[in-house]
Amino acid sequence: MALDQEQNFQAKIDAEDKIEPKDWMPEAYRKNLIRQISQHAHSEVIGMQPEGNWITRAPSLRRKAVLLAKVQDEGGHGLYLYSTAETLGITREEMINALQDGSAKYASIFNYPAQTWADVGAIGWLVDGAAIVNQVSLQRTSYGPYSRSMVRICKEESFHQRQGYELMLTLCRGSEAQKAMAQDALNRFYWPSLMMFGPHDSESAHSASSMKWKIKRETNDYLRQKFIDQTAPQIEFLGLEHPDKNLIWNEERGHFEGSELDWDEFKRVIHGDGHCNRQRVQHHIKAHEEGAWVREALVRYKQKKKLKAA
Ligand code: BYC
Repeated sequence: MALDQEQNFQAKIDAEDKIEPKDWMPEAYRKNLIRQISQHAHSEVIGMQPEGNWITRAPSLRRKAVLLAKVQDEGGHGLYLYSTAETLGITREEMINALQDGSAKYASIFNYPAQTWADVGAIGWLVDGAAIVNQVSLQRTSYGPYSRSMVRICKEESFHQRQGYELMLTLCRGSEAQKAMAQDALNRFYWPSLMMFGPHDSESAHSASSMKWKIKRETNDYLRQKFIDQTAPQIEFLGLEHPDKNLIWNEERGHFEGSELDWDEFKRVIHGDGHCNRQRVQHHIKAHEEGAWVREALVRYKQKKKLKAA
């Protein structure tokens, strides 16, 4: 019976049908999805912190309104994704606990500080840019609710990426000091953006099962290469120097090739030892505790409504 169920499940996936919450699924598929979707949700929410830090210091009303909208969008993405993960039988509370006790990860990039206003541009352009490359492929993921949430998220991420690039372009067409600030932001954010795609395929623990089940539609290295290829001409258009001095165009492969990433740094950051890991989680705990009264009020409101209806 179980074998039949697994075969039917795989046949459904192979036929590009979506798996829906009430459908039978192998336990390992459910667990892997919860892991990836909840980490994705945590990334969106923790990702509000580096840019949120600049809302009060945005240089104009227009920039402030754009940044506010962007940061709010990230919070919204977190909410869709937590709801998506809840359809797999985990509670919001369990996911938040896992984030706060360090057993769940979030994207390594958010453990780097946003030090200057140009970092806001670099995050929009490179971090949201890398996220879109990944998330466009996730629109075709096999789990229906995840796939549908990705469609909406990608539309919003596209605006985020454009506002970041436009901010960088403005700085690059400004004074020498502004252009230098843009170059510095690019130099610091380029490498961690490439790490967003995860370890090399040969080192990726989850890729084989995730590809078989079409949770992931492309591998980490394939998506990273796509991002490297799309970013090089964008850097040139800005008139900035490429941070990778070894970057060359390989005519035969039709791709750019560059330096190896610092995988020791990647491992340190994903295991809690980056510049801002402790600060990010502590800030989340503080905000969560300060919001406890809202959650309590909602529970009481729901209880009161139930009593009235009875
Ligand atoms: N950072 O077997 P692998 C945004 C972990 S935010 C941290 O290749 P997988 C935005 C990985 O979890 C959008 N950890 O894993 C928001 C695993 O550890 P566990 C962020 C990483 O899942 C605000 C281990 O390393 N996007 O757009 O097959 C402002 C082995 O890796 C990372 C998503 O979250 C990393 N970079 O592939 C601006 C996309 N890489 O779980 C923008 C959804 C790897 O065994 N996620 N690890 O403890 C994915 O697509 C996949 O999970 C990954 C990794 C490609 C990230």
